[in-house]
Amino acid sequence: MTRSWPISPDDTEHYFRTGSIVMRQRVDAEALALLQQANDEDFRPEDHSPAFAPEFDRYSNQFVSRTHRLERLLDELRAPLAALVRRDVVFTQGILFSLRAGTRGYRWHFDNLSFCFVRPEDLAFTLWIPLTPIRAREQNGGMRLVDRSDFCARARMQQWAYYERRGYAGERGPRLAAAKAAQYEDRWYGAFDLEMLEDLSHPLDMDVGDALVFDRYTWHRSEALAPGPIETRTAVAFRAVDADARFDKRLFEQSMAHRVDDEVPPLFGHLLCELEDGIRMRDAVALGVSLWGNRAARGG
Ligand SMILES: O=C(O)CCC(=O)C(=O)O
Ligand SMILES: [Fe+2]
Repeated sequence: MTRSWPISPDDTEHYFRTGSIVMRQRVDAEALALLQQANDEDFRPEDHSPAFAPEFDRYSNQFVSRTHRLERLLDELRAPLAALVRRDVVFTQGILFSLRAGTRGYRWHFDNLSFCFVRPEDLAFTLWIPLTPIRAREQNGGMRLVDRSDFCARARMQQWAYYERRGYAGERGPRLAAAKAAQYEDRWYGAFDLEMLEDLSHPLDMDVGDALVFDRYTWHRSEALAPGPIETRTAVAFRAVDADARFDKRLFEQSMAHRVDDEVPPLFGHLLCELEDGIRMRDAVALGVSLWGNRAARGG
């Protein structure tokens, strides 16, 4: 079966103006069953290093690499997503995010690390598919997003890329690190940013079958799951980038360099480490659906 999600010019206009769009009832029952199966069968406890994702009850960026289960589905989703963003795209990573009641999820951020292997200006986005309904006024467990027409993370991402490339390496490193910490207190935003983000953001209601697409410059945060009948909110997120974007080895290596020992699970970025600088992402992903996975772990 081929997935043909209808995409109108208004959808594309909305996506580029606000940085996100909820595609209502595009994920069919077969696709949902596959995602549920991937969640149930392809997760391994060792995927979740609490040092890396303590904000979640369950986290995996490895599950896609374990089987070929989702390959056809992801292949079929490329065409409608390409129609939405008007570029040919490839998937680079799949992530499971599970929240139980009381777990907070991520604070305000944009997806910097997830796309740190292409240049800050390349098109990149996430397809986020919840496997349970999300009702902001009931149990919530969804996300809050800010329209990029109101407050866009692009400049902040450029600052972060600058820091990764120049910051801690070299003479000015300590001074830059101190200045960054003074301004952001080890977060991705300052006090005034936080006021704006909370005020400008909107919660989302989603049904099972809906899919959220948001771009790399969209500020977002998780909403905790309140106690109630839904025990666990799981969402499957797929990262995608412009198929013609080129691998930026220096930015990737610098972004990883100071993380490896503390918070990054050993397999994170495994396949990316093997890539040559400048390779087009369409050629890179031919090496494996999830660039972040461990190719050796994949069966068959
Ligand atoms: O599922 C969540 O709560 C967070 C997801 C997220 O931040 C992302 O997919 O980029
Ligand atoms: Fe995110």
